[in-house]
Amino acid sequence: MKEAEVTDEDVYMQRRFFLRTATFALGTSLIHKTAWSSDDDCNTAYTKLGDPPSPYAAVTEYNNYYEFSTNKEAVRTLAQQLTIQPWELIVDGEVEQPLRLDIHELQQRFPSQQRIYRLRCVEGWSAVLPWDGFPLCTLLKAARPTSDAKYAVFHSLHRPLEMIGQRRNALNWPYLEGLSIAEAMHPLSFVATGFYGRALAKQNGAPLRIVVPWKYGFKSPKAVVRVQLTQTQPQTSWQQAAPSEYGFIANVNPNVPHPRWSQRREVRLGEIKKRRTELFNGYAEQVAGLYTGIDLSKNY
Ligand SMILES: Nc1nc2c(c(=O)[nH]1)N[C@H]1C(S)=C(S)[C@@H](COP(=O)(O)O)O[C@H]1N2
Ligand SMILES: [Mo]
Repeated sequence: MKEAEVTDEDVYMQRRFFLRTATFALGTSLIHKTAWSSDDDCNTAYTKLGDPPSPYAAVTEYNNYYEFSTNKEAVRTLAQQLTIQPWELIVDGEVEQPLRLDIHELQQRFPSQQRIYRLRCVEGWSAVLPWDGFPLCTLLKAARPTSDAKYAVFHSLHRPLEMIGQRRNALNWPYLEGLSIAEAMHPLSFVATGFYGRALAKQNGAPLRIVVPWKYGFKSPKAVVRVQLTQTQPQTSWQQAAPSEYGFIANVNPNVPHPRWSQRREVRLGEIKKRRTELFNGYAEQVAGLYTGIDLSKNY
């Protein structure tokens, strides 16, 4: 991408952002907060942290996506093999109204908004991405979770014919992730169907991905086909691969080192100088309340 295009896009995005915050401010003053009953409270927590989006080239040329390769530079090319049409998303399990929606129906039913979020990989690199999509909360509410819904489990696609990394057991397939229901209903948890004002790139999880900005990147699964609400906590792919290294909660936390490296600092894609990693990736104000009374040094 040319320098001029990047600048234009940044200005365009900032303008869109200001328009949107103006409507947020208007909207939130009228909201009555009721537990999971209306869609209004799915939008309340978002404020942009202020750092500019990473260059498009940086986030599309260096990816973690083990379904294709463990080589970050190879993912971009290999992921182009994936057929993303047709694509259906299922929401099932502990819900009163199971959903089976085609990606286009989904986009019509849940209007798109932009969220500029940080992404911090557990390996020590990070990025800032302008996602397009809708709060996960609005999708889950449409399926009407039962009182037994305690967890949201995300199933990524299993298609070894196209996902050549799945012909090896780098992880247990399909890639499985999960959140507590409170985390999944938190207004920051997001369903991304686009980024940078355009379609999501295949290497970044097209056509649909979950984004949870206060957790390590592996908690933001790509190519999701099923959201299953369950009573019990699932065993995620990364927990199964290395239980002593990757917990279920996996909040970004500079004070809890990975068993093999420190988590104090990170390097943004496209930058050289390291920066400090922030607790909850900078989203403490919005999400710390989810973890009151929980010892985050034990529950990592
Ligand atoms: N299905 C699936 N989702 C995944 C992964 C993966 O291997 N498979 N890798 C995770 C990891 S470790 C990170 S850091 C982010 C990277 O997202 P990005 O490549 O869009 O920057 O995707 C996450 N989502
Ligand atoms: Mo990661």
